[in-house]
Amino acid sequence: DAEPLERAAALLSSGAKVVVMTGAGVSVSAGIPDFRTPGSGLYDNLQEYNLPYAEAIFDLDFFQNTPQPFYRLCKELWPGNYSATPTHRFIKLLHDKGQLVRCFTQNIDSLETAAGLPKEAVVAAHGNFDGAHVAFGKGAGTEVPVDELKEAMLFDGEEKWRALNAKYGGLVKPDIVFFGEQLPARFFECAMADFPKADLLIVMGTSLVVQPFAGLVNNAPPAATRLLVNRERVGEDSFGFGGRGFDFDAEGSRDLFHQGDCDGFVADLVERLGWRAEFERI
Ligand code: CNA
Repeated sequence: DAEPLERAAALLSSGAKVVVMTGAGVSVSAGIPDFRTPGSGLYDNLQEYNLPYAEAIFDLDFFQNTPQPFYRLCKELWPGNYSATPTHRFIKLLHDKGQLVRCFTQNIDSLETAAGLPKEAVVAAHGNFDGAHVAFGKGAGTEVPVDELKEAMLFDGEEKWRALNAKYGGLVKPDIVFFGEQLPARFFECAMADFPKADLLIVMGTSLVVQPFAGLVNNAPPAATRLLVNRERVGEDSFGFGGRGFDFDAEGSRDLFHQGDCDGFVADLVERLGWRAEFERI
């Protein structure tokens, strides 16, 4: 179906302002597995991490008693190990064109900034590795220089994170949002300020099941076109912000779905827009 590509290209070439929402799917081609893709996703490979159930890796109670699996994920995902994908570079291009209002990401890999997006252009809804603090115990809440955590994480074995625990009076956790934790205030502030400015919402590489992020799709103003680029059709019951998600099938719907890989879609879009030379310089 060429329609999503054509309609997105028409909007972008006429200067549309864009809000982008992303999930783990946009980082899969960088080599970081997502959660829910059958076979390669983390949820199908729990044994490797020794997890009783998938969500345990982002569960505070589980982490308190068994920090090793999350620490192992930290070591794996620590910024610097992976490079930005064509999709991240496309978002940077939208920024360079002055058309990106904001990129809201669920990802904790910071590949948006690796692609050159300034931090202000990104809302890391579930946090990232830019900061760290003590999660429990007598030191709870104490900020910890992130380089100290990084050193402990990159070290094989438990010695260094245990030493950090002793030094700060509790387990140290990067500022990543676990299940049941509040999202950063900036998420809610930007959700209110940015979506009203959008002519086009592009949602890529997410199963749209984690709330409140999933509900954000409803925050696009009624006149905005909403485009989902994903391997599977999702978001038709993403309740929140006063709405109920996408409605791809309604007559004259403003919602578009392109089924497939986001890197392939953005490459076609860049080509269609005649933006290839600029894209390749990013
Ligand atoms: P998810 O639930 O694993 O969903 C990923 C979605 O992307 C699925 O619908 C896939 O079909 C789709 N998909 C996979 N590859 C592609 C591709 N190349 N092109 C287009 N679509 C693709 O992940 P969500 O992000 O929806 O779940 C939210 C969690 C996952 C967030 O809290 C993240 O922090 C967490 N997570 C983050 C990372 C990361 O930072 N890279 C990695 C794994 C999980």
